[in-house]
Amino acid sequence: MEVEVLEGVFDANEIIAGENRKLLGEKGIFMMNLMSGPGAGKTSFILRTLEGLPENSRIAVIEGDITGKIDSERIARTGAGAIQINTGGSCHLEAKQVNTALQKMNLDTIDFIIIENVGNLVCPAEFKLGEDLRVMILSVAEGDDKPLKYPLMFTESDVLIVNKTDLLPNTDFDMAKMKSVVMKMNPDVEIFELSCRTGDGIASWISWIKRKVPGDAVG
Ligand SMILES: Nc1nc2c(ncn2[C@@H]2O[C@H](COP(=O)(O)OP(=O)(O)O)[C@@H](O)[C@H]2O)c(=O)[nH]1
Ligand SMILES: [Mg+2]
Repeated sequence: MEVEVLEGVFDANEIIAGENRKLLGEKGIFMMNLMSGPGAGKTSFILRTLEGLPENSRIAVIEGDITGKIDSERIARTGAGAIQINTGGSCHLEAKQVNTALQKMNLDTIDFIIIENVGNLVCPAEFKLGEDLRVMILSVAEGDDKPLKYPLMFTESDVLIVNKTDLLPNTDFDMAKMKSVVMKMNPDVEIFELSCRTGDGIASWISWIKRKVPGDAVG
């Protein structure tokens, strides 16, 4: 019985994710879902991405948090449009919440939507939002064993950002080992090593995402 109820939740989410995908397809909008554990650097990475893309890019950010609007305020200070979703305790965003946010946005003025999911290495991977691209961040401060402990997010993501490489000398993080584990789980994953603190490695991410977003939406 319990299993049926759970499947119902996932099925309902999939249906609304499909509606989101259709709506975004009609509007020609590319949507990226950014996931990680708390503090891995999602907001810092979004700020670096906004900074790296041409100024006239039509980008909006959806900020998912359990409570508060600290991150949407950080984004709004850059001049980019930011909309906050508070999940009120839930550890992930659901397609329905994103749908509500999309209804509030003027989609005719947007080409690229970045979603900052709630900081959690487990639940966000289970809920599709209607995104075109799933990006996860692992910071070297979290340890190189995370792919083995939290495999779903690593297998479900199209891109793995390894952040905080400036801290590598202070950690025992084994980059080669971590990457070989991830490549076995998800051979198609794109991996970028970078530091949102120093800006090291950001340029190759920027040129990759520019090629990925269709048309000339982000220069
Ligand atoms: N040393 C270092 N700190 C970073 C880096 N990126 C983010 N941080 C710091 O990590 C903390 C969490 O970053 P934040 O972007 O808020 O992470 P989020 O919770 O995933 O959105 C902040 O204090 C950031 O300044 C990095 O590349 N290197
Ligand atoms: Mg954040």
